[in-house]
This record gives sequence, structure tokens and C-alpha cells, in this order.
Amino acid sequence: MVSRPVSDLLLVETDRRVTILTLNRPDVLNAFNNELITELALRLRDAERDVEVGAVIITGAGRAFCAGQDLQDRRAMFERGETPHLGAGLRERYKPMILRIRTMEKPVIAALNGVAAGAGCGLALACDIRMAAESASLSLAFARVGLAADSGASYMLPRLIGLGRALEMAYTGDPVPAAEAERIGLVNHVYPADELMPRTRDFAARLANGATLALGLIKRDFNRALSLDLDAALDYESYQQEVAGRSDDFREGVTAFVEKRQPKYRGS
Ligand code: LHQ
Repeated sequence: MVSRPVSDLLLVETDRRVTILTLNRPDVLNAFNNELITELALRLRDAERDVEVGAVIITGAGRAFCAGQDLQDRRAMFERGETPHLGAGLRERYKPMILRIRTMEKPVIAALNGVAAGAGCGLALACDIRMAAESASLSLAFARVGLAADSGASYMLPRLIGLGRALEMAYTGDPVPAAEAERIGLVNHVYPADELMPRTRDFAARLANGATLALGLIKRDFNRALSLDLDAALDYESYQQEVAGRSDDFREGVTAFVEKRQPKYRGS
């Protein structure tokens, strides 16, 4: 296990080829300030580049996952008479972070230890897989404070649960409890609070120690297919499978299958 206390705002730990990023502003339910969002983007970039890392978990310290943008920061701006430029902040900080999660060719898993609201919900939706504690909930809280949706929520949410349910969540901002979220496919699995991290860590370690080249290609395939017609998606799959078919991992996978043993993948 490797621990690197890079910043108090974001705890970084690597264990069994899995990097665990813990948002660490528990007093404000891990709300994002500029430093936290920048730090998160940087550590995601590190995990993407590190060949010793095969998967990433994002979670929160304390009782919440993330309550979205820090509203105290915004209130202070209003009191100083400043005009908020949310668009610029989103483009400069949130967009690179969301794109990094979606495009890095490694599984990124949200471990929802509690509420995920606003941009915190957007962060959870951007992850490949969501695991939740029984006490967790997801809320597109934006409209409740007079904002439209951001952080990729308008793109991800309808694709995950369909347009009608997504718009209901966006219009009302009502929290969706973990059990309901699991029922509608918004989270993958729900666990008792004390089992969330051990289960998520085991799951991530299994992926991180598997055929990671193939997992990266799968993520690229699925991302690309979201904006392709079937004909083009079939072509892209063929191209990607050509790449996978030439890998050492494929050779090892076939050999292990024939020899009736566990494969030893190297991610190449
Ligand atoms: C907070 C926050 C918070 C600061 C709880 N900020 N302190 C906009 C701009 C630009 C770019 C990116 O995206 C966005 C979109 C957004 O994300 S806008 C923000 C959307 N989020 C929200 O509207 C959620 C606001 N929070 C809540 O509604 C509640 O706190 C929830 C439902 C999350 C939890 O409720 P409770 O369990 O009852 O906890 P609480 O409200 O008592 O909060 C605990 C503390 O955390 C409290 O501080 P205090 O000093 O009183 O103990 C809150 O003020 C603080 N906190 N969210 N976003």
C-alpha cells in the first residue's frame, strides 16, 4: 500500500494497483472549492499516466460523497458585489476533470458513502460504475438553487436512466435514495455502510489486476458507440479487436484457457 499525502483536501492512496481518491472537506460535505477540483483533476491525471495503476476509486470523507460546488464561496462573492462567471469556471476546472474520468482508459468507480448533490452528483455520474452505501443518495440539486445542470449530468443521466426519469431528477432536485437508485440502474450495487469500501476495493483490485489493456479498449469502444450508428460501431469494434487480438494478454488468455489455469495478464 502506498500513501501519498499530497494535499489535505484530497487524500491519495494506492493499494493492489488501485488508486483511491478521497474528497476531504467533511465539514462542508466535501463541497468543491477551486483547489479541490484542481487537485482532483491532477491526481486523476497521475493515475491515468501511472502504469502501476489499473483502476481508480473516488469517495468522500465523513458522511457525504460530495455536496457539489461550495455555496459559501458563492455567497461570499455576492456579498463582495462580484458577478459569478460559472461558465468560465466550469470550462476551466470541471470540464477537464469530467473528460479525464470519461476518457482515461482505466475503470473509474464512485464509492458513494453518502449524499452526492449537484456537481457531486455529476462527478458520480461521470464514473464508469457507482457503488453505494445504504445511506447514500443522489440529487441533481442544481434547480433548487436556481441553476441549470452541469458537470456532464445532462449527458450522462438520460443515458443511464432514460430521459423521463432524468428530467424528473433535474426539475425537482429530489434525492434518489440508494435502494431506488439501484432499482433504476443509477447505481450498480448497494452495500451496508461498513461493507462499501472493502467490497469496492476488492472489485476495483479485480479489474486492476485483470486484462487492463482490454478494459481500456472496452471503455473507448463504449464511449465511442454512444455517438455512433450501429454500422460505424461495428467497424470501430472490429478495429479495436484487431488491436486486442495482437496483444500479449490475448495470447496469455487463450493459453491459460486451454491449459485450464488462471491467466497472468500484463496489460500489454
Ligand atoms: C455546504 C454545502 C455546499 C458549502 C453542505 N457548500 N457548504 C455550480 C457552480 C459552478 C460550478 C459547478 O457546479 C455548480 C453546480 C453545483 O454544484 S451548485 C451546488 C449544488 N449543491 C447543493 O445545492 C447542495 C447543498 N447542500 C444541501 O442541500 C444539503 O447540505 C444536503 C442535502 C447535501 C445535505 O443535507 P444535510 O444532511 O441536512 O446537511 P447540512 O445541510 O446540515 O450540511 C452540513 C454542513 O455542510 C453545513 O454546514 P454547517 O456549518 O451548518 O454544519 C452546510 O452548510 C455544509 N454544506 N453543502 N454545497
